Amino acid sequence: MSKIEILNEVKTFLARKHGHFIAGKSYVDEHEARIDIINPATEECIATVADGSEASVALAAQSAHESFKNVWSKITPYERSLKLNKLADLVEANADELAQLETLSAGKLITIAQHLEVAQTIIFLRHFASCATKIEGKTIQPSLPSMQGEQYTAFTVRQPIGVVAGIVPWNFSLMIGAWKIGSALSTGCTIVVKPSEFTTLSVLRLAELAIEAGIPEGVINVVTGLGKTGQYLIDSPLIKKVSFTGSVSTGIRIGQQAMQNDLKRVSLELGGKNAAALLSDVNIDEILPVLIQSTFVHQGQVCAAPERIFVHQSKYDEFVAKASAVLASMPMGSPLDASNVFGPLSNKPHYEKVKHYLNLAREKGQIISGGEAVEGTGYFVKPALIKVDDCKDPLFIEETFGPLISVIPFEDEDSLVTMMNDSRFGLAASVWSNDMSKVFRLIPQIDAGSVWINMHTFLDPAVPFGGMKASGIGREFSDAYIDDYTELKSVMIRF
Ligand code: TXE
Repeated sequence: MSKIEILNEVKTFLARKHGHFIAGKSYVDEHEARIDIINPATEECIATVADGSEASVALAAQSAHESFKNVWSKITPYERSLKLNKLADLVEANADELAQLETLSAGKLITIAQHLEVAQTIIFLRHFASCATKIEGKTIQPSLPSMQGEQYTAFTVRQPIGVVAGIVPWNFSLMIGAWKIGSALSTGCTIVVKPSEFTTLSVLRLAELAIEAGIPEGVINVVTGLGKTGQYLIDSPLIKKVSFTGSVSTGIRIGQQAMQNDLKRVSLELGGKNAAALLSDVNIDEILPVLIQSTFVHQGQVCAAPERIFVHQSKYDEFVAKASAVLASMPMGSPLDASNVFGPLSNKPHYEKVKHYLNLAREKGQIISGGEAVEGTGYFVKPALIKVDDCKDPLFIEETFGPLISVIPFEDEDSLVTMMNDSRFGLAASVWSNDMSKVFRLIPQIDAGSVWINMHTFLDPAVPFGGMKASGIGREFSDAYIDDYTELKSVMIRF
């Protein structure tokens, strides 16, 4: 056991009475109900946050609207870039504090919080900072006939859409919060972020750091609360776009609500039931460490992680035996202990949901290994390998978002593609093989926004990310996000 010490600044932060973050400071409304933030490893309440009312949401939207009109849309792209880079510097300077807040409220292993979540937050913020100065339109030569020698020209400009609502889930609150903040601020928009009710704290701290970074008050606001608070936000006439990451069911509701609000712009990054296909030439010993790590990072609570594993029939028995052995040997325990590689699930409702799927599998005798809930305190379940006989099995259809993978053999590439695409989701997929001619023939046939080869679950700011089918609308990162946060204006000139 080598549990890390909780920093004094983290203890002080947790002990505060947290409000929303509006116009550059904490705003507490004494009449609002409070939500307990529960440490999923200990089930202790570590802090409380406010359940935001319509009135608080209105204040936050007003603050973001005024900052958009009077400040943020008026400064140069270069200044926006500098300030986002300064925020990245401050995330770096406060990395341990932010990582501990994530670990305490999301149950994320401290190593993952430090080396993945906080480290990636910095990298993504710097990417968005670099995009601020690269937002472009184009010039166009119209074909209008000239009657009296007049000429025409045209150009397009991209203008910030206005105030964005960023609705964030609980699995990577800081990083996904930073994606939304970076996308909005780099394009000249301001934002109201609504973090998950389970993992609210790191985003509140990020908003404070933004003020220290010189980002003007009101540019980043945070309202805390349940789903209802998010609904108030979508209904606010001052919000011009909603950027949501979360479950498909909530995403569809948000999309409908946004459409009913005069076609408010919306981008949705939703769930997946991602496939990993292991072709016949695969070397199981070589790929297993990478595949297992990509699958079980943050206990499998990653939208892009694989849940359906297709193994060529010649390698199926070997895969099952070796994967079971690896799962059984994963040290599980406190996420504050850097020697553990497996921690708790992030919250009680999700723990109950995962146990429900494991019980379904257990009743039908499908569990090959793992899957037991651990007795005692905390939301711990052992990672599970589950066999399925056909693609109509609920465990092969529904996103569990947990540490369980279902495995099925396949005979040839045609049946593989049919099975991989037999899903309402289309977020991500991977193919594991060194037979590149097979791989290149498969890539265009796979219904997924991202296809990885000999890797899975890796996101990079330079590479667009988003889903096909019910996995979402729109793309994040690269320069692909810019269209979603800006309006395209056409200008035609006669001279
Ligand atoms: O997600 P929701 P929940 C999956 C995972 C999990 C399930 C439910 O399977 O078990 O979703 O988790 C806010 N209007 N994913 O309930 O509902 C909510 O407060 C506006 C996959 O946490 O999607 C939170 O801030 N906002 C996912 C955010 O939406 C609403 C990551 C996400 O909540 C709202 C997390 C409403 N009507 C869970 N209802 C992924 N794809 O990455 C809720 N919210």
